[in-house]
This record gives sequence, structure tokens and C-alpha cells, in this order.
Amino acid sequence: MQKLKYPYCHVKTICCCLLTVLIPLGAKTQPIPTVEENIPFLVTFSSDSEVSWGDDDFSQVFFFVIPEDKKSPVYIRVFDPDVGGQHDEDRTGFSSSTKFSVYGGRGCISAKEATSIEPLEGYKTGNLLDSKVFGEDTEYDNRWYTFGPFNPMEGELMQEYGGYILKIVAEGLKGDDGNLYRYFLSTKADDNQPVEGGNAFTFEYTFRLSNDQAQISHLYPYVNDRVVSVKFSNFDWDDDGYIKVVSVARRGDFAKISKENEWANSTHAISESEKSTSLDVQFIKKKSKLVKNNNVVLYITNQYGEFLPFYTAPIGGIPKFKYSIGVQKK
Ligand SMILES: [Ca+2]
Ligand SMILES: [Ca+2]
Ligand SMILES: [Ca+2]
Repeated sequence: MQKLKYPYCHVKTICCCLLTVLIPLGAKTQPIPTVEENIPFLVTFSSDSEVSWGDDDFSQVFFFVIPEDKKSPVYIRVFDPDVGGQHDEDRTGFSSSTKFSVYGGRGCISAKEATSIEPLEGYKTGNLLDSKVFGEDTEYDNRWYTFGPFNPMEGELMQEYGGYILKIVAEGLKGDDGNLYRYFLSTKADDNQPVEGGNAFTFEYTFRLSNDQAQISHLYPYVNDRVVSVKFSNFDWDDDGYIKVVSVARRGDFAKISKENEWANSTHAISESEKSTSLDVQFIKKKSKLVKNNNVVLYITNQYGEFLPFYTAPIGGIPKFKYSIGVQKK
């Protein structure tokens, strides 16, 4: 299918709930992707790559949430920011570079371009706080690079999202290889120390699945109280098993899955009991044949075409199917 053209989302309407009160007390930002997501790596390909390798737009945006009462500096750490050596996807010999840029300030998320899933002109809104380009760089292969320190107040204060927001954009520059990497929002420059009450989210997730077919990866989109239906759009799933949706009211529905180099989408009704909860989207690999190094893209829209945020620490916790709710599902 075609992606929506100029599909801006409206921040204030997407997150009209006060997420601050919904983030579980004591929640910590963990590695991004988190342990609960069980996703080995984020992935961003360089600009000469084929989209059939699993990245539709060679760009990935993540937002970090820092609670309003946090006054001390934070650091954004990137694991394996280089494109070479371990972890990365070598196509024709490593020849690629990736630019990581950190933004804060007004418009960092509130500008309509900022929350588009397309890297449209102007999506890198806000104040550029720092950036660095990495190529085949042995210094940071299988190691951490640290951006910061950042004063939380350098972010954009958005109470709808639970505090100050910093944005990081990973952008594939020249080359045709895949950069695999992870993030950590830390209180320390040289160590991963979680920010109490912190979180992170994105509107389009591009990631690598495990090569261990027993591993199930998860994403946790947040469904606010205005959502009556959701449309799942996945790209280049390579017909690899199932994408299953679990919620408080849903034992497991199956989303339509894509094959090689194609989008697939399916629409699912949201019941009253699922409003203001997270869904658990499970990526269950095929057991009969290994689809190796599978990169995949997922985004979700509501009935207005607005994008749902995927929080790395799910809002309200990981949903568990409750039989008593499921049988009453409207
Ligand atoms: Ca590497
Ligand atoms: Ca890398
Ligand atoms: Ca794929």
C-alpha cells in the first residue's frame, strides 16, 4: 500500500490524556529498545540502499521524556553508532555513514512536521543541540558514544508527554549498509544509569528481529480515549510468521502481514475497555524456516489518521488479557 501523503499528527490531540499520571510510579528508562520489547537493535540504512532490505525511509526519530522535576543533566548514549565491525549489516563492503542529531527547544515535538513518520522537509525541528557523523569507526564499534550533558530544560516542555522532550534523529547518509544501534537515556556520561520516571517513544519503529526463532519481540502502542479503531501498517515483514495483537480485551488478533518489499495493513476496532491502555503487538517468527536478519517497519494510525506513539516503557504497564473483559468486549 501507499503510505499516507503528508500524514501530520496533532500532538495535543494524540496525547490528550495526562500521561504524567499514567506513567507507573518508579518507571525507569531502560535500554532503548527495552528488555520488555526484546528487540535486538534499531536499524537505519544509508541513502543508497534498497528499501527492500527493510528500511522504508533511511531515517529514524526517537523522543526522550524527562520528568519535569528532574533538574540534573542527562546524557543520550548510543551503542554501536558506527557502521562497520560488529552488529552492522554489510551489503557490499562497509562504505556508509550515519548522522545522529539531538534536538530540543520549541518545536522539537510540538511542530507538526516533527511527528510525521516521513522525513519531510522541516522534520528536524527545534534547536540543534549536538550532532555527530559515524562511518566505519573502530573507536565506537561495539562501544557507547555519549551525547551531552543536556540540561532537561533544553528540551521542550510538553506535559501531555510527561515532561521535557529531547529528540534524536538517526539519518542514513551516503552508502548502502545498515546501521544497527541502541540508545540509553542516562544520568551518567560513562555509564548507563536510568533516569527515574523517564521514558522514550517513536511514531514509526524500524528494527531488527532476532535470528533466534523462539524470541518474540514486542511493541507497546498507547491507545488514548479518543481511539475507536487502529490501522496497523507493516513493511517488509518477509512473510515471517505472525504479528499478533494482545490487550486487556483481546487474547490475540492477527494483523495482516507483509511479504518482501511491500506494505500490508489491517484495521482493528478498539473496545471501551482498551481505551487509555497500551496494546502488546507481538512479532512471532516462523518456526519452519529462518528468515535471517529480518528488518521491519511498523506504524499505527487511529481513525483520524493520527499516529500512535510506541512507548518503550508501556504506559499503564504491559497489558494482560482479562477473560472477564474479553467476553464483554463491545
Ligand atoms: Ca558496529
Ligand atoms: Ca552500528
Ligand atoms: Ca524485512
